[in-house]
Amino acid sequence: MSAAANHLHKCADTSVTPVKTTIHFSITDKVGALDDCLAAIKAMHISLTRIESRPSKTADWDYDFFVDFNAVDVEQVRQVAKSLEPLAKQVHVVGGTGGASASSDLPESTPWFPRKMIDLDTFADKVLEMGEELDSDHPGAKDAVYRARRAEITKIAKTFKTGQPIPHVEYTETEVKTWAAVFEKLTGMFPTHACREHQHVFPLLIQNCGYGPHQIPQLDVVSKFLKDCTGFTLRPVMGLLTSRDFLNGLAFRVFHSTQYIRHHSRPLYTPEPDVCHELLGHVPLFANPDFADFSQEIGLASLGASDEDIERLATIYWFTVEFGICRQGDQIRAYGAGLLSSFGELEYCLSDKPEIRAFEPAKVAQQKYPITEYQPVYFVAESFKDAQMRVREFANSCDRPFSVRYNAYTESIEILDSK
Ligand code: HBI
Ligand code: FE
Repeated sequence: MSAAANHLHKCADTSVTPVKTTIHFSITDKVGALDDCLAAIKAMHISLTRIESRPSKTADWDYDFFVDFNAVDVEQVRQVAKSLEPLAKQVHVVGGTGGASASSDLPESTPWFPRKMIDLDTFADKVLEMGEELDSDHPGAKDAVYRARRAEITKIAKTFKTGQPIPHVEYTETEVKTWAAVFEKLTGMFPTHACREHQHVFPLLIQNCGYGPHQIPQLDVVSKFLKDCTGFTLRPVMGLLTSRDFLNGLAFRVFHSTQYIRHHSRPLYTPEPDVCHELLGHVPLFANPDFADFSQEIGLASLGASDEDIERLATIYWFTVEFGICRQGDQIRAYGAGLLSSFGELEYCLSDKPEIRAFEPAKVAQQKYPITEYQPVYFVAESFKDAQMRVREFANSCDRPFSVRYNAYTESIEILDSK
């Protein structure tokens, strides 16, 4: 079933409450064409609650627009989509909150968020960068073979739907060699630099998931393993998602993972996430129950959050899940995936060079950070449980007028009216 059909199906019996809808369309000429589209919606006496735009990855000079509005009923949603069709490319209804739950009278300004696991299917082609094109300073930018290979692999993510097994990739000899170089280098450092949770899980990944220098583990196998450990699953992704989409996934215990590998010319460098980063850095921690709870807590806080709060939560994510360090006995160890997958920074973060501060989310959320250099500051967590408690406290201080709970039986989000 398409996202649009799914949406319409869900809303079929709720004609009285307004149908909060997000519609996505792409257009070529930003100014004039957008005006026409908005005029078409306005002509139906519908007021928009939010517009998001970004350069499209589908063709040069296209723009993607995500427009939120309240329709009176499902028929009106259909009419809006129909009126946009001659004016824009690729019109589709990507989601709606209307009617998903009886207690869903959310404030109008609430950004759309996924309510069911299946709603994550709408993120597939909303990639920010590195989806299909590569930046000019990417080590693989001028390598046509590499670019074609990436396109082949990201096609899996582009067409993946919730509930399907993740198709296996038959990695080439060159790709496995790159993986082996990273694997050997990092596993040599884990015993002295990684936190105990990471070290506890790593042998299990070797036994159960085919971890080792001679093959790149398959996302599908790893996802099933994580599901058994903590309920976390992996979803293939084409490249970077927006912070909002990426964090929203965590609310469902879903981690969006790339499936391609960095360019072979620089095995110890990558400007973006790749399988080495995901499998060696992130995956081991998602097998830990306390860390899984902690990560989901950030995800739940991100659902329907304001743009400002998303920024704050993304910063907290950055200084924990990516670049977190923790106290273990009289030592400090790394648990952030950005550290655990970087030979240089793993050494540096535990040296006496960077500044180390206590993990206090309200302060962490304000911290500026470089993305292309080693971090000048790290925050040390006392434990994942303690960090989760602090994030929950922080989330309660955010200005969201409702709270949410994840129902694991139905794989859906329940809205707990006002808090
Ligand atoms: N998208 N695919 C993907 N992987 C990430 O690790 C990722 C992302 N988008 C944003 C992001 N990370 C973070 O830096 C925070 O903004 C959440
Ligand atoms: Fe990461």
